Amino acid sequence: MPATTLKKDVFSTFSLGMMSLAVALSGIFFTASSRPAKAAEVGPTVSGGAAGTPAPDKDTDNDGLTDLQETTIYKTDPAIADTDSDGFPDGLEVRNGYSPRFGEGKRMIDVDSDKDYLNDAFEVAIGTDLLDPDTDGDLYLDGTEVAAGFEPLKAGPLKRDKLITVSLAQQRLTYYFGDAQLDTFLISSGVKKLPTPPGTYRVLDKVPVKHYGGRGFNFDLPNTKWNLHFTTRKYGYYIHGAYWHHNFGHPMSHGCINVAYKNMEALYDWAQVGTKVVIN
Ligand SMILES: [Ca+2]
Ligand SMILES: [Ca+2]
Ligand SMILES: [Ca+2]
Ligand SMILES: [Ca+2]
Repeated sequence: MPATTLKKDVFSTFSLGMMSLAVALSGIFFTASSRPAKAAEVGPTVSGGAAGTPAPDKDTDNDGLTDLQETTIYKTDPAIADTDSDGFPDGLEVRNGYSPRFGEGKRMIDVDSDKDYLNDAFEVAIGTDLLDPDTDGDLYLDGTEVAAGFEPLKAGPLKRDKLITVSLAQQRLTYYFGDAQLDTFLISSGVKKLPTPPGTYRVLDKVPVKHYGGRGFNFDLPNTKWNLHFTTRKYGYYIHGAYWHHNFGHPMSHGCINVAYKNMEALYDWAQVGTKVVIN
């Protein structure tokens, strides 16, 4: 990770970040189209330690998560294999990105157990507490600190870098908060005739809704959500949600980075003006 520090725009983007977080929390939850396979996939669990010795990998309910993981990380019941009673064991849900605490197919990235404006997936990735809204006890909520680019694990005004990387060869976007990888997924970059320009950029602007194409263009994509502007070329390039195709993993766009809506909302909320974007 580069050691540069984001100094600009922290405070000016803070309120925007809060606004978009509020929008995100206002009830837009995506239900994933594919559910994890049923419990049959859960293999035998390794248990260790001599009799009477608590083993660090002990999995009392045989759900694929150790007791320690359940009590300290995922905040699930170590004695109940299916904490949210949705038919899927805790470990299987976690491995597939679903919340073991909320049923109805909710993903960890779409739920916020302690209502601190930081979703459960990001809390696990960063190491903050799922059930403590202020992990470091400095009176700033975990989500408030992450939105503004501050360290939520230690009190004091420590910064953490934000980085978005895009591999054109792999058609994949990955983003990091410090050394924590928050998410990675397939995207669609520009087609051969309209390629996405490789380079190092910064997020210049966050645009909640945008109309691409229209009059004078051979495409028309109104009401496109969650747009991160990252270049100053004639028409500008964006990382943005795409609702008109599901062919992620293959170049499809006029140069922008297309992201599935289910992946774009959390990325958009987290990104700040000034966040580094590296495309190669
Ligand atoms: Ca368990
Ligand atoms: Ca479950
Ligand atoms: Ca928290
Ligand atoms: Ca805090």
